[in-house]
Amino acid sequence: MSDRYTLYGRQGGGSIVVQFLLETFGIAHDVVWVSQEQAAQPDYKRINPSGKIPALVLPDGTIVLESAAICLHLTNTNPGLSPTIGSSAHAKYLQWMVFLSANVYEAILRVYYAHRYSAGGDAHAADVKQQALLHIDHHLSVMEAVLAPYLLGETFTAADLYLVMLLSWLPDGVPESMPKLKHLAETVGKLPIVARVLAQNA
Ligand SMILES: N[C@@H](CCC(=O)N[C@@H](CS)C(=O)NCC(=O)O)C(=O)O
Repeated sequence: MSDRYTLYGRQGGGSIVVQFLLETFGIAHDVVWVSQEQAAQPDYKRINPSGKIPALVLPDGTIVLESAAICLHLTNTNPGLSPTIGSSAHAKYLQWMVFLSANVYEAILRVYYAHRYSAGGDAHAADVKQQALLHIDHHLSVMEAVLAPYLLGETFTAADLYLVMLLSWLPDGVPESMPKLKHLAETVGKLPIVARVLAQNA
């Protein structure tokens, strides 16, 4: 059995946060870049039947899908980027990880894949995108209100790394009206591992 992990990802995609974590924890791994065309082929669909990235293969061969689940597994098994399991702080950590993947990531997908959410052609897709941008703005304002300076107050966690990935995808960048989010993106974006991974994904 290999002791290496394999990350299936795409440059600029949801594998970014998994790279942040694998690199931060110093976990031995290989990255396999999968284009959208390759992701639609049977070979990749054996890894993820939905044809999406990221997918993480654990050393024992287990395939883990869903970016939040991958991050939670990695932070449950490596110390440093999450509160003690079972603590109240960990409950808030779980809350933000799910908020980020279920609400914010999902709304960003509606911006970039608007046509998939509309049976009514381009005009309706433009409506879908417009509405998604409003939803993103609302989600960001919820987080702007709690950042101090991180989602869990003084404690920096993988949820902040996940958030920084999502902020890097905003079509018009972080709104000027959200200085705490801007500050988070700037300061966390300068951490050497984060800066290096973001540059690889630019
Ligand atoms: N809920 C999934 C979303 C994954 C996802 O949508 N990934 C995008 C890239 S960021 C993808 O593979 N899109 C290709 C497609 O949908 O065709 C997760 O959090 O991992």
